[in-house]
Amino acid sequence: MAQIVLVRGDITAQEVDAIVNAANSSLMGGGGVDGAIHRRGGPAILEECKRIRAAQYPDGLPTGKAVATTAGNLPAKWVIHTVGPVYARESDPASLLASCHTEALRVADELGAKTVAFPAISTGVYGYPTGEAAPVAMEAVLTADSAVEEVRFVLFDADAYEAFERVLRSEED
Ligand code: AR6
Repeated sequence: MAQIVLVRGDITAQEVDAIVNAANSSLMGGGGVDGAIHRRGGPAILEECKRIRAAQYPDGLPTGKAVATTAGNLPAKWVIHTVGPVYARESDPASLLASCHTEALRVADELGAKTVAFPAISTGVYGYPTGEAAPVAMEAVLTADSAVEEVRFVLFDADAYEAFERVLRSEED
């Protein structure tokens, strides 16, 4: 089972093998954490996303799935792109959010990544309440069958950090 670490900060600065991107199905970039990753990582990430779209996902990456690209100029080696659920649009957003985490860890295993950083997927533009998303994300990671040694949740704001900390503390009790 991976060790869980919580960090408050910017995922693009993390020195880990892979960082996870809360992308959209187009894989063509966007705002939030996706925008930050493409901006700091540079154009090599988008070029690889375009190749993946053309070769594997002409209709876009489905919600809950994950694919890897280079991390370009970022300190990480790879970016694992996943598409979180739009909270208000899905009848079972929790299973899709859990799938984002298990699929990202499966891709990490394929790459040989041992340290992986996740943002709070879907809790921004996609409207998933952070207090609901945190236990789903944590549970998915804790129960995943993966060789990843460290999962680092990188939370951008105090509310998200506190929500994840509450869940981690309750797991430790
Ligand atoms: N590092 C870590 N976390 C961040 C960063 C950062 N640099 N920037 C934002 N966050 P969001 P979503 C947090 O909206 O809800 C994009 O346009 C943010 O505070 O980035 O999955 C995509 O292209 C929030 O807690 O992702 C999609 O269209 C969390 O990351 C759509 O948004 C997720 O917020 C995906 O929406």
